[in-house]
Parts: sequence; C-alpha cells; structure tokens
Amino acid sequence: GPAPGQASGAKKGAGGRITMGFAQVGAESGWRTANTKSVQEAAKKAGIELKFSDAQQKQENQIKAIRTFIQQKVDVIAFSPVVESGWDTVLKEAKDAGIPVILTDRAVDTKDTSLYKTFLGSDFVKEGKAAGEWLTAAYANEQGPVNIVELQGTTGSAPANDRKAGFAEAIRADGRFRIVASQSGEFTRAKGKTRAKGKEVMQAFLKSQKDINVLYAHNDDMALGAIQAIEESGKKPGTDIKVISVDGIKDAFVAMTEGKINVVVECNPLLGDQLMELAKKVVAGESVPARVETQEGVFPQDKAAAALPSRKY
Ligand code: GZL
Repeated sequence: GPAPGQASGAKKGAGGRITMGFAQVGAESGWRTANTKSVQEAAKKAGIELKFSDAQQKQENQIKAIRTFIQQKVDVIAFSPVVESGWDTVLKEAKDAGIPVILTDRAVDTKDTSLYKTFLGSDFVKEGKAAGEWLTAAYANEQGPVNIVELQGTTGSAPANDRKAGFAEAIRADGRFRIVASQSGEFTRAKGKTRAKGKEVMQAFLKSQKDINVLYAHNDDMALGAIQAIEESGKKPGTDIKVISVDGIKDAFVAMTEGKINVVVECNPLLGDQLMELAKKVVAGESVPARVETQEGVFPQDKAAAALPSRKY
C-alpha cells in the first residue's frame, strides 16, 4: 500500500506525480480559449496531472470547483478569479487543508496575502494606460472634443476595473477626451449562447450618442462584435470611429490589417509553462516570487501585417 502519510493517495513531493486542480473562468473569448490550451498543454509537458473545470463565468462554480479540489486532496490549486472579491472563505479552506494556491491571469482583492503563494499575470492598469497613451499621441495635433465610448469587460473583474482605471488615468489631464458612455459587454463578441453583448452594446451606443470618435474595448472579442455594429450603421471602423482594443488574438491582427482596429494592447494568455514551473516549486516547498508579471507589447496598426504570421493565439 501507499507509504505512511500517503494513505489518502495524495501524491505529494518526491517521485509522485503532482496533481493540480485548475478552476478556469469559462470559455468567453479567444483569449480564454488560448489560455486554457496553454495550461492543458503545459501540464502534459510538465508531467502534471490536471483536474480542469470551466465555471461558465460564474463565481459560485469556481468556488465549488475549488472545494472539490480540496476534497480530492490535490497537491496545488490554480485559478483565474472571475471577479476580484469574495474569495477569502474558500481560500482559507484551501490553506487549512494545506493546499497551496496560485493565482493566474486575474487577481483577488484580499487583505490576507498568505491565502495564495503567487500571482502570475498581466498588469491591467499598465494595459489601460498604454491604450490611453496611444490615444493621446494619435490626437496630438487635433482639436477636441474627442468623444469616447468604452466597452468594459466583466463587471467586477480585475481586467475590467484596472483597464478602466489605467485608461482614465492616462487621459485625465487632457480635457479634449470625454468618455461619453461606458458599459459591460462581458468580454464577449455578440449575442449567442452566453449573455454576450459586445455587438449589442455598441448598437446601443450608436443610437444614444450623436457623435462617437473613439471606441475603447477591454478585449478583442467585444471590439470585433462592435465593429460589426459600426459597419451595419454605415460607418467605417478605424476611420470614422477609431478602435482601441486589448488582448492581441489573431482576428484582431487581421482586423488591423483591414484598417478596422487602430491599435491592440497585447495581453498574453500563454501562461501555462510558467504556471507549471511555479507549481513544481510551490509543491516542493521552495519559495516563489509573490508576483510574476507577464511580458507583453503594444501593436499599432502599421505593425500588424509583419507580426501576424508569428502570432501564437
Ligand atoms: C485578461 C483576461 C481577460 C481577457 C479577456 O487577462 O482575464 O479575460 O482580456 C478574457 O479576453 O475574457
């Protein structure tokens, strides 16, 4: 039978395969699907057994999944919290069960940083700032007012909160810029199986706002949905209405080569290999940095064609 202390079949440490429980947000966007693929492929490559759950963007499903992983006595739990708040209780349960937690992609709002070992993901405030800085530079020699509509990501999520804050920060000092409407499109493209709204929210903006100069979309899927709405309204995306987007999925690069998106702020979903390396260290009891920031760039339209062939997601 298993060695003493292994009675529960927990395969900790030396020799035993590591088991990771991963509670994914859902499958709401191109970014998310690429992120899931990266985690699954990296687990296989690292010889880590992966228990994977898709929460369909519902916090209660992620919490249920984490509780299941605790009961299964996995060696490590990793997840991308769909919203920032409401995690302390379940993370305390993981801590009391002696199971380390790694945050990937999105962060949680907690005072107790002992509830997780590290946060691996992008700096969304920086991404929002980069979007605002591009806009300021693009309008360097133009008069105002510049009316901006904003398609926010999932309400309460770290990327939505921080991309909004970073962008507002970057344009605050310049009175020409005004955000005339801002609403969540749930990070998704258009009405369909989910509560998706990228396209529908843009249709509403086009009806309610008499003069829109810029769309700032918190992700490409919503931008691509909005582009459909802009075209159906008889306007040209990228010229009549400038389009700023975040993520950098292939479809957004194609849209830039078609002149329909003006700039994409990259948000790299390919975190799988880094996650598995961190997991091995954490399970072995080695120390890891509290924060591992993803490297990513900004792609203006004139860079898109050259970059497209090497895009990996
Ligand atoms: C950002 C990630 C966001 C992406 C969206 O790291 O959490 O969620 O920007 C995805 O495309 O849905």
